[in-house]
Amino acid sequence: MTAKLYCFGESGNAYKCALAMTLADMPWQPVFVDFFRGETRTLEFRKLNPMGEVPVLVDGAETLSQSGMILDYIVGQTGQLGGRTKAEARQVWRWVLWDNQRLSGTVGTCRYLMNFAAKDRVPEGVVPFLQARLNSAYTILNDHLAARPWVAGGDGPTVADLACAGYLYYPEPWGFSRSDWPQIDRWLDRIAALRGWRHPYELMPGNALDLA
Ligand SMILES: N[C@@H](CCC(=O)N[C@@H](CS)C(=O)NCC(=O)O)C(=O)O
Repeated sequence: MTAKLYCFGESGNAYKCALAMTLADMPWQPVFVDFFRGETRTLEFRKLNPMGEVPVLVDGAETLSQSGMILDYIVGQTGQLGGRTKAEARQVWRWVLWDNQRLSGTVGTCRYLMNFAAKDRVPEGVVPFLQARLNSAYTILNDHLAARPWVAGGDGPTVADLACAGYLYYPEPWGFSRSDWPQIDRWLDRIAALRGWRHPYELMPGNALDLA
């Protein structure tokens, strides 16, 4: 059976799931959600996900949202990318939760405000505030990766890597420069060297820049 991922190319949260299924050879296909024209706010979409967010994975009778939950489901379905020991699996969850709250949640908002929101809708001071919080998150991740090649600490990639890296391949500016964070830079190259790796705009349809 082929799972359907409701997604759009600019969504780093959707990218984590798309990449996990691709790397784990789980059959999936994208269903484009026109986020930038308000589709996640429609009644139709809220029937699919009352939380009003992408990504949503539909696999047979299973409908799931929240990228962390979807990543856990992919691990369960494929037996891959979940860590090789129980201790490693706990580290996977620990870092997925950290990412969602501290890294991706902040990058997503900052990048949206700087690249996709109408300029008169960006409150003064918010972007610098988010960027300062992000600098501390990059420091935590960069220091963590200095001692280990993969986020969860084992000898191979897990969905914790995909969660933390989900936004960091995008080209739009939000104040992040890979050259400032050498451990993150090398780790992003390690992930990109995995068999089957693809850039978000190659894996999922839609590019907000086309709307301009
Ligand atoms: N914690 C959620 C965050 C999902 C999220 O923020 N999705 C964005 C797109 S990347 C969205 O659909 N937002 C809808 C909105 O803000 O109206 C996850 O990890 O899946």
